[in-house]
Amino acid sequence: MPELNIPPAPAIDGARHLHSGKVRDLYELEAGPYAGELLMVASDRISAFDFVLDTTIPDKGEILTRMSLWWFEQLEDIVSHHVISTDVPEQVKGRAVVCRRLAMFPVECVARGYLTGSGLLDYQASAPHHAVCGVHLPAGLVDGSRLPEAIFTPATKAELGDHDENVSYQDVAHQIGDDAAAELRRLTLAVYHRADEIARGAGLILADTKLEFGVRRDDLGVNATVLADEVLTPDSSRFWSLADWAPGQSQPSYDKQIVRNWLLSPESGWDKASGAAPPPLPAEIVERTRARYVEAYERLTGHTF
Ligand code: Q0Z
Repeated sequence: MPELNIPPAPAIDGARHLHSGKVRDLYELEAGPYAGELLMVASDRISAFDFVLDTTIPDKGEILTRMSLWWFEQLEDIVSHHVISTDVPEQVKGRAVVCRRLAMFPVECVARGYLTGSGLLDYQASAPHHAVCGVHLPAGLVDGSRLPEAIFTPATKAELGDHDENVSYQDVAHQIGDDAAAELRRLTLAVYHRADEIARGAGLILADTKLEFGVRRDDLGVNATVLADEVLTPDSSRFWSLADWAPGQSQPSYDKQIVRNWLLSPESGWDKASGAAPPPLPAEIVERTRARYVEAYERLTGHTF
């Protein structure tokens, strides 16, 4: 089992550290206009093969934060989002957002338009029925196949370092109720369809994406489902190059393939099977990986980073 070696979250004046993921840190604001709300900070950390690497990718946190903010805007007519402000402490400027504290649904909401990863594994393991999260699929699909239509494949959140467990729609409905489950499925698929259409226009395929939703009770006491976390970044989604897509093989990851290829190459001297932590990345690999994040941001948004 790979060890997660996450550095301690930096202290931020006026904020209390709550918890850290592989690449992000969550704080509660203690003072100012947004006291009691959350500060979500994207670091420059990168993970590969379930390890958080010792080497950081300069600007990754800012690129992904900007990308997520851009997507929230593209989705505003479908679902509201949790971001209240981008006016954040100097120390984390550009790579943090102030977000409304929501009651989060205990479900990772995944939409898949293509078959790969855990979806492919479940599909193969469930032969001859060929189902993923209880959704029946045609026989004969391979790694990278486009699905007849996008599917909702929820998962339950695992502890840090573990993998989420795929569950059926029925499981979700039992856990949070029929109406909430239906709402999450509807919103997840609507977000996927909008984002895939936009990505396709930029020469990218959105193979799958993982979303998190929460509930906000407004001033009138009305509940609304709100899109939270970070959305449609390479850390939460699989983007593939449309030009290079070919089913029947694993598709190169748009952002991390350079890192993975180097780690698996003899030059790295790393033996994945040994269980040892991966070595630091050479400057050239760092620079080429940073360029991929910049390229993804620029292709999707049409903005210069
Ligand atoms: C998001 C996470 C991170 C580690 C809690 N708006 C919200 N309201 C309540 N809770 C959350 C949010 Cl975004 C919430 N996470 C995921 C984020 C580091 C884990 F930055 N956990």
